Amino acid sequence: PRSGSTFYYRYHTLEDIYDWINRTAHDYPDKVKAILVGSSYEKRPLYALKLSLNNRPNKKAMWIDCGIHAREWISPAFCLFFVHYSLSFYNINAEMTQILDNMDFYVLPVMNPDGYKYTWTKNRMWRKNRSPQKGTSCIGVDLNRNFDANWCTTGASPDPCTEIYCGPFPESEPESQAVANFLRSHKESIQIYLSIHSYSQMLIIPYSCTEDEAENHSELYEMVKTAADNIKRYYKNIYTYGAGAQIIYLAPGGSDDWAYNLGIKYSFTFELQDRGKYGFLLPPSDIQGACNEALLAVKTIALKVMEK
Ligand code: ING
Ligand code: ZN
Repeated sequence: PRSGSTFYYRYHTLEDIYDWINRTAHDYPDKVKAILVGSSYEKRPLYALKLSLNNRPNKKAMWIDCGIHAREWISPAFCLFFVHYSLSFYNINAEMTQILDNMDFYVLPVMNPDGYKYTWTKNRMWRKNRSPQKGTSCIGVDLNRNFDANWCTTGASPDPCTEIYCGPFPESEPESQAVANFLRSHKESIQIYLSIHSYSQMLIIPYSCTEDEAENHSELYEMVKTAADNIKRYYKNIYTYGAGAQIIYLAPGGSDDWAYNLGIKYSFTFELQDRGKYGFLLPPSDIQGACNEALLAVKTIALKVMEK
């Protein structure tokens, strides 16, 4: 059970997260709806929570997915924290109120439930999903190489035994296909796409799949720069920002680039704490700080997009 807010400053098993999704939808029936967007390879449901805090019709929306990579535990922790914060601080925090008065949120807490479960039971450092592949005993596709954005070019691998395996074809995996289908069918309302990863403290904008600059690069760059400046000022932590191909490495097939090319022109990937001290094994005592920093970046970007 949720014992006050300390629930959000711990990591949770997949079963606990499913219970939390159910309870949250049940406890806020007029504000939260659980939407089944698909299921995983091992047939686990993929639920997104739709947050709609007032009855204004035709609102724009922001999509946030967490847990595309199994071992990045801070990512699902952020999605839970974000939903909790939104529900608790509406009409209390001025910025969050302004955002939620004008924007709905779709939050998918665990995009890769099979992998997440596996990190709790078998191998803490698992990254990919858990689908078996033809002609090999190697398991799993990198879901962030499986989208149709310069799919399987430099920066991804056709070898199923690598961590960056792109899969047999774009959207071959039920998890990536579910998210892509949902975004395709909601692209008129979804204005902002955000995918949460760890680690390295980066605010990434398209493109990662090519060295080319995105058409609205300067606008996106200003947004992540402002977000990083805000984080530095409030929390004294450094976040690197810029186009993926420039600040990390070429990485084709990512969800943010795909969503961008679909027409969601405000598309981002955040890499949360830390910068490498604990890496994927970020201690629970750091969850609160990591989530508050990412929240500040979400607020900065949402408020900026609302001005447009
Ligand atoms: N980093 C991301 C990865 O999938 C990334 C970086 C961002 C790639 C955006 C593609 C698009 O490699 C982690 N830590 O997973
Ligand atoms: Zn990742």
